Amino acid sequence: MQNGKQAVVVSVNLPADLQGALQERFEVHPVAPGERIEKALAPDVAARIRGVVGTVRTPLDQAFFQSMPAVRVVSNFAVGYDNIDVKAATAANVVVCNTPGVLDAAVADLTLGLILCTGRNLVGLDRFVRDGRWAKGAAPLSYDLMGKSLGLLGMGRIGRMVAERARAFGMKVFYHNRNRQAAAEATGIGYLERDELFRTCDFVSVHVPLTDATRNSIGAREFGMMKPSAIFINTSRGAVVDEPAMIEALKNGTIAGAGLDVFVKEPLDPAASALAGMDNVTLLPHVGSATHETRRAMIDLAVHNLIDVLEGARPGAAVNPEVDHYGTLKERA
Ligand code: 8YV
Repeated sequence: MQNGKQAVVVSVNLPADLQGALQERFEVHPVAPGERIEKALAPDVAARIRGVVGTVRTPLDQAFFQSMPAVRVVSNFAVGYDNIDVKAATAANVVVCNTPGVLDAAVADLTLGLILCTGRNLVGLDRFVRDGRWAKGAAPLSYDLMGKSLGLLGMGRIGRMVAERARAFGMKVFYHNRNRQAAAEATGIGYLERDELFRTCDFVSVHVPLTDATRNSIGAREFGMMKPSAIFINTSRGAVVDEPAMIEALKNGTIAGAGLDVFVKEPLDPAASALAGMDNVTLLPHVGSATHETRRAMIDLAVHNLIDVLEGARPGAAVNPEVDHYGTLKERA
């Protein structure tokens, strides 16, 4: 502690009021988003850091936790936390916080947007008008959503919100999830075994976190089971999918199209990815939660998670609540 203030790292762009709220309480050290914090700070400063606010691009792995012994909390400006080694954090008595709930509606909206956009070929038709092809003939037809089946891989908060929205479009909604969701099934959302979901649904949408179990879990086998008229949607994480296998399936007509907001390597380099040359694919720059209201709610939660833990309170959202930061903090404070 210097001048009685705990030292923290901010590795995300903050609105002025939240920057002020942190500077009032803490000695704030900025680090550029995505940079390795333990390398960016002078050793004497690194040794005093008690907390971090970062993004999905902030690498918080074993090396980080081993080289930053004073850290008590890392707070992600995201619901996903595949950038954090939670086991290593817990072993180091560090609370991991994220921003669940506040972005569910925005991500669900964008998912429906991708289903509509890809299903009704909106980007292609926009281009049809801009290219002046309308004067030369009728626009190509697309397909109804009404009556089509949507298969949700993962039925958490976001999956459930997508289901509601899709049903408003008259779609038949099915899901596959590790745990059965009686409440969802009671509303008429059908449960399918994983393979059956890929085999039978007109749209397959991914709503699982990126973990060791889900990494690369959708590949040639899954795409090969899908209908040639089916459309694949991903707003979760690119690395859940075997991207070369997906590109192959899109190229050779194994599936009809895809709507993608996430990629294995982000930002996607259009010069290096075959996806950029495909008309049957809608590409977005990881904007599931990218609305003014949602990002504000996310950063509020992320900053207050950090403040809460460092002031001995229970944070709004902890990934590893088993880390008893109350006891530890009091002992060490
Ligand atoms: C990002 C996300 O946080 O919340 C997540 O898991 O992937 C997004 O909301 C957002 O893109 C900011 O980096």
